[in-house]
Amino acid sequence: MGAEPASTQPGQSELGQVVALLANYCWVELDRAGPSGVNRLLCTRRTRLGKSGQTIAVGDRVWVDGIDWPAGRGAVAALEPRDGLLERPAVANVARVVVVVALAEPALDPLQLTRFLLTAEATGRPVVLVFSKADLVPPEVAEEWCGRASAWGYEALAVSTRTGQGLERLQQRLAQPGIAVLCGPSGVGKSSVLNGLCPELGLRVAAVSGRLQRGRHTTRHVELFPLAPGALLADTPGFNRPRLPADPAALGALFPEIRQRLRSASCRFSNCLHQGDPGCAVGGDWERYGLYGQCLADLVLEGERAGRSQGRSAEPGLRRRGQGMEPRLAPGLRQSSRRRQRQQMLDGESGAEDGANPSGELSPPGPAN
Ligand SMILES: Nc1nc2c(ncn2[C@@H]2O[C@H](COP(=O)(O)OP(=O)(O)O)[C@@H](O)[C@H]2O)c(=O)[nH]1
Ligand SMILES: [Mg+2]
Ligand SMILES: [Zn+2]
Repeated sequence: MGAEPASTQPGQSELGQVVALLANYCWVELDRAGPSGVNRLLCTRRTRLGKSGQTIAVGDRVWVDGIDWPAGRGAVAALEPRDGLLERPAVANVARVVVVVALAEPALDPLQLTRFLLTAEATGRPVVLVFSKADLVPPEVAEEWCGRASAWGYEALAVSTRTGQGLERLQQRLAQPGIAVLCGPSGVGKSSVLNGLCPELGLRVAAVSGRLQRGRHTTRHVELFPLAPGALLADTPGFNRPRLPADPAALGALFPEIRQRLRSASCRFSNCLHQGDPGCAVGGDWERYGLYGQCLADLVLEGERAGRSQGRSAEPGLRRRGQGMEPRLAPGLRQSSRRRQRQQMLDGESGAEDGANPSGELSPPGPAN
């Protein structure tokens, strides 16, 4: 995003964005159309590019050369620097994350919603919250949820793909340059929203299938669909399972309510876990305080379980106190900043968290299907 094209590319290269990966090919959407308006090329893809050994991901900005315009073919020659990489599935240069939960069918569960919001927050990107299936509840219920979300720090939208309610506003919210990814529980209507927002989607899927003489499932990982000029939207199946950060001290920064309170005040202890300790500037007068405590406890429990399975104590710096956790000492070692947390998630360097997490619910999903 925003990276200026390198100036020394060979004459025939074109800059574009990888919108889908297939076994040995990828689709690249070009920044400027070629002869007779061709703006999308099927390109050969080397698994690794050049001496950097980088792997191409959907969302990458790439240089294409060896272009055969009439055939609509080319070859990816070089990769522009990335602005972050989302894992599982890999999507580069994500600009914003759209969390979708249904107002009904399945019933809205604030804890589950919070876990998805945390997953989205951990990318470090702006988060858009969408309440789907608004047609299934009275308008007051949708309004109430939007009001609650607003108090949490999210400007939420209620939509229905049945009635079309809110889709135009969502379209406007997302019609900004860059890639938006959808995440949320299955069955809430993400694919329906994607279809509703990206009219080209059906056509595009058909074109890919026809061209390669295979089914739509050849697009195994993720595909970006044009939503507005420069704006792309993707459903990311593998990203649709919530995960908590590995480090309890990193959890607070993923709650807008805590971030907001810490902008104007500081806790007495820098490793404060905001569990009602004296000198805590966050306090408990916010709706999701209980959910925060629950996530914190879950996270510490997971850490302990992981530690036990490895024959060591996972969180030596913490002890349980009632429903909450508190630092056992003031070790001053829990300095994992939000920035580092974000970077870990974006870089996929969250090794400890991945390898050590025995919980089915929170363990990273396998390859997208
Ligand atoms: N009532 C209602 N049902 C919807 C709406 N959007 C999707 N659905 C239904 O919810 C189910 C799951 O939708 P889908 O888009 O596959 O959800 P995904 O798993 O999140 O991608 C399908 O049966 C849809 O027809 C909506 O706005 N209102
Ligand atoms: Mg779906
Ligand atoms: Zn505090």
